Amino acid sequence: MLQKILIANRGDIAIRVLRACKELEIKTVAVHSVVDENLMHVKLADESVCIGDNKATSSYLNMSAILSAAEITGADAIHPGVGFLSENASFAKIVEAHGITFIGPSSEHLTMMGDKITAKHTMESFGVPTVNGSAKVLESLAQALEIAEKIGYPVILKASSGGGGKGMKVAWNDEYLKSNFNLAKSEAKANFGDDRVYLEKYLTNPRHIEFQVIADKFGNVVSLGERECSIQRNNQKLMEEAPSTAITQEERETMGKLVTNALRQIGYVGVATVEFLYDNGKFYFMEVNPRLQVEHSVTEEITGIDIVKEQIRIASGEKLSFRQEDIKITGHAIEFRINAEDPKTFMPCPGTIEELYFPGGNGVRIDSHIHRGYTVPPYYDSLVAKVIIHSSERHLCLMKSAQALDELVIDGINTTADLHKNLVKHKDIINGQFDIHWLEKYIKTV
Ligand code: MV4
Repeated sequence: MLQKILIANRGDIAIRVLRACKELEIKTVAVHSVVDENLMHVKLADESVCIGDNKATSSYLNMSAILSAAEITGADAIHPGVGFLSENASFAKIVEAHGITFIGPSSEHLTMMGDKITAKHTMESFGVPTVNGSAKVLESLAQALEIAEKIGYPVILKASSGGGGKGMKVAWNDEYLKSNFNLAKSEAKANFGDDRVYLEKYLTNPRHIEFQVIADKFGNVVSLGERECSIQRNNQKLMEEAPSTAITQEERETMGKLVTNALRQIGYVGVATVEFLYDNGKFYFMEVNPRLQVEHSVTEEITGIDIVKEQIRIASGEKLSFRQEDIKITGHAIEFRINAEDPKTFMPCPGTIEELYFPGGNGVRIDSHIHRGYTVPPYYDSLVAKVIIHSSERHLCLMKSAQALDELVIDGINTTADLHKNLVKHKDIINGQFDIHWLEKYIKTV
């Protein structure tokens, strides 16, 4: 088993990783920026190192500072958490070159999944359903127009090095495609240092459904079922639930088999989320997120599996402690992301928390680093707490959620909590009738 893990992250996820380490009796090293020196996980860790100034590029994205901290403290592994360096193949490679375990997939798999065209081809070759499209990099506008004509408008232009919704352009007809083609390429170049773009049929009103997969070094690959993540705005998920009301047990099993088979074939090791759009009863592969995700907690609630602990055990070279047939989904879970943002404009809203009360009771889980007197800094993402509710079935879960959100008090800053209070009482949410555009439309009506 690993002896000492450096946690290269901050906020709620740093605490989440720290808790898993403590349970596994692994020593912890916290690294932090100047402003973060009093974060809860820094105080709870066995050791801590200040790695740089407040800007993320100086600290949580500062590879050499993080590596130095690992060397100085004698950490034998680095857990990148979510975001920051968690999908960075170069970082994973450098960490491994220093004889330190990167808690994530190999740098080769990070590279493969980071290239969206390669990822799509790979999944397709193992029978995972994909969206009709250009199948390769577009060489010219003329070629793009020809392919769009063949598959039919609307189409979407995507950056091969993009992902997470960044740098995508929808073209409703050839005029849009003509005016967006070069723009898409130059934006891809500016954002990802790679101007390769490809094209797909645009699905107008899909749901976002993703599968949580976990794989050990012995070829054991298990699906932990899906998460429904359609309630989002600007590619930022706001509320996630599991299971999805949109799919059947048969679809869950079929898709679980397809994604685990594909990841087994490529020798993937670690946790992964395989993201799909679901439209008219069909799944279309979008991307593989080769890391832990913020919303992993809803899957933990309905499966009873500690995904972070398993992730660390796998990185230590241990076998998965369960098989596919051991996975049983119990009840329903919903996660509410409490962001320090204006609930109407969604502008970040840093500031000091003057009063804080967290809800409790059976099935109420709070993953958060905040406390009374804590000042939300303006430098990082605005997530301040995740409220995760678990109950025996979806309706009870929504009722419990309403009560938990009513009990929640965060004074001094604006948060998304009020929006959530309205969402859990909305008939479309209650009926499970929504797609990826629902929230943006709803916000315009309030
Ligand atoms: C799409 C799409 C429609 N058609 N691809 C954005 C996130 C990235 N993982 C995939 N994305 C999309 N790809 C085709 N062919 C619509 C989106 C999309 C989206 C997907 C999931 C959740 C929110 C979204 C918001 C805007 C666009």
